[in-house]
Order: sequence, then structure tokens, then C-alpha cells
Amino acid sequence: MSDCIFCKIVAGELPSKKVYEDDEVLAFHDIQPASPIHVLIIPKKHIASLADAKAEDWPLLGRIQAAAAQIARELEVEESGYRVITNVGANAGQIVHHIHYHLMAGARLSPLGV
Ligand code: D5M
Repeated sequence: MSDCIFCKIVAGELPSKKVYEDDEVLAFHDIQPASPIHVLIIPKKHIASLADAKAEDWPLLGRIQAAAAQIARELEVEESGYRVITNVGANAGQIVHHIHYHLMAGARLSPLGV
């Protein structure tokens, strides 16, 4: 997607502070952190949101969860705890329409809800 900022990060056309990369997955620090550690984990393939994922994408999205667990270990937040979430659509506040999982840690996180 030529107008997608996360596709541009994948292509190296926009900078990012990378924390993890493999052939299908990229993770980088969120530019507007909402917690002391706030990393975004994305597939290199453009998928707009979880609602747009096809059956063929489930293994890829599983790899993202595996990457999240590995990143949490490397950032040494496994023991203190962390959160992995993906926002889907307007009510959840999704602003970037390339699926991404927020890995948040480094402080006691507020409960989920409205
Ligand atoms: O979250 C989208 C997130 O993406 C939000 O926390 C800001 C972040 N963002 C936007 N642009 C960038 C760049 N260029 N680098 C790093 N992080 C970025 P959402 O779930 O869509 O609300």
C-alpha cells in the first residue's frame, strides 16, 4: 500500500527504532509512547486490521505473538508483566490501518475498558 506509513517503515522509506525483525515481522518503538515501554509489532505484509485477516494470515499473526513474547524477554519485562493488544476500527481508536500489536510494559497498566 503506497500511502501506508507502516508499509513505508517496512520498505525503509520512513525511519523507525527497530527492536526486532525477521522475514515476515517487524517491531519498532511507538513514536507516541503511552507507557515506558511501547513497541509496535507488525507483519511486513499489509493487512488493514484483524477484521481483514484471511485464513492464510493466521500463521503470520501467530508469529507476531511469538515475536511479542521474545521481545518481552529481551526487554526484560517478562517477569514484571506486559500487555499485547490490537485496536480494530473506530471505537477501539485504530488510527493506522496496517494491523499492529501494541506491546506495553514498564509500569502498572490501567485496566482495559471505556
Ligand atoms: O495506534 C497507532 C500507533 O502508531 C500510535 O500509538 C502512534 C503510532 N505511530 C504512528 N506513526 C508512527 C511512526 N512513524 N513510527 C512509530 N509509531 C508510529 P492505533 O492502534 O492505530 O491507535
